[in-house]
Amino acid sequence: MQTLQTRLAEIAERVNTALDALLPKPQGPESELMQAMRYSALGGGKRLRPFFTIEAGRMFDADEGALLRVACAIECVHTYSLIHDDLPCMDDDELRRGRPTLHLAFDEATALLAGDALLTFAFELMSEPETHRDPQMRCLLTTGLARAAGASGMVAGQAADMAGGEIDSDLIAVTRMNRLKTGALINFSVEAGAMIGCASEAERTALSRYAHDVGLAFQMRDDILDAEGVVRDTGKAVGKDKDRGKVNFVTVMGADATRERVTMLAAQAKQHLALFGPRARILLTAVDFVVERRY
Ligand code: GRG
Repeated sequence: MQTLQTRLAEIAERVNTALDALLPKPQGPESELMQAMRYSALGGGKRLRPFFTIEAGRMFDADEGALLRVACAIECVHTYSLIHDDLPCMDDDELRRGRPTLHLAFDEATALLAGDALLTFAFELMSEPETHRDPQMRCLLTTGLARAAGASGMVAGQAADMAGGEIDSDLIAVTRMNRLKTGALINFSVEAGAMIGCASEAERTALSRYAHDVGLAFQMRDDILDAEGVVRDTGKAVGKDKDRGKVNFVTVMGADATRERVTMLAAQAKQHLALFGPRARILLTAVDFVVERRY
């Protein structure tokens, strides 16, 4: 676990430094917008999606510069989703990553625009020549990110989540919602590393299955933390889903059954990595982190 914590910290540090250099600097009449983008994008977070991109790519000796820029683009999309998710018209949350949510630290309109700008910036970053020498690769990565983030991915999952009690509250519906809301971007994070590393079809399939299981286990752990976690650890409000009558894995099947599924998914995720042997050591230990995390 110690090695994993060191790797996570190393990647978080690199992502923070890169984003600080890449994000627009506050200046001119719109400087508040840039400050707001920076408040959220540089305000902590585990940087788990960048970790997946970079560590998946490292298994194939992929170019570190390309991995870092793509990881930053994915993190910008993730940050935008958190900003918008926290808005009064969605979850109306007050705390994120241990600090006031963006619309409280600034104002609602600025938060909305900062989210929009981070989402757009992600695609600018992804498509710039500095990201990868091969334009076709840049195009494939850009399309992949758009699909994971948009109406057939994360936004669709959010729409299903917002529909709340109106959607079926059975396990299949909850699984589908989470596969879209959280899983799609985690899947793409792993896939992007494999793409940049020119992994074979069989390797990409194995990694995609790994990402699927890790993504679901991640969300189940999130639901357990929402039910049983403490604000001091999570840095965000807990007990929200139950209070708001929202469906999640714990409300549908209970905490113990959710824990059992997490254990099963974790074992399954590890099996998918067998193909890679010792090269997959870090991705293997990441499974334990995801399912044991307290934040
Ligand atoms: C398109 C508006 C919009 C929203 C997308 C992802 C999402 C839907 C909303 C986020 C809400 C949420 C709390 C989902 C549960 C799982 C999740 C994505 C948790 C946050 O991710 P972490 O734990 O966060 O990786 P950090 O702060 O570490 O980056």
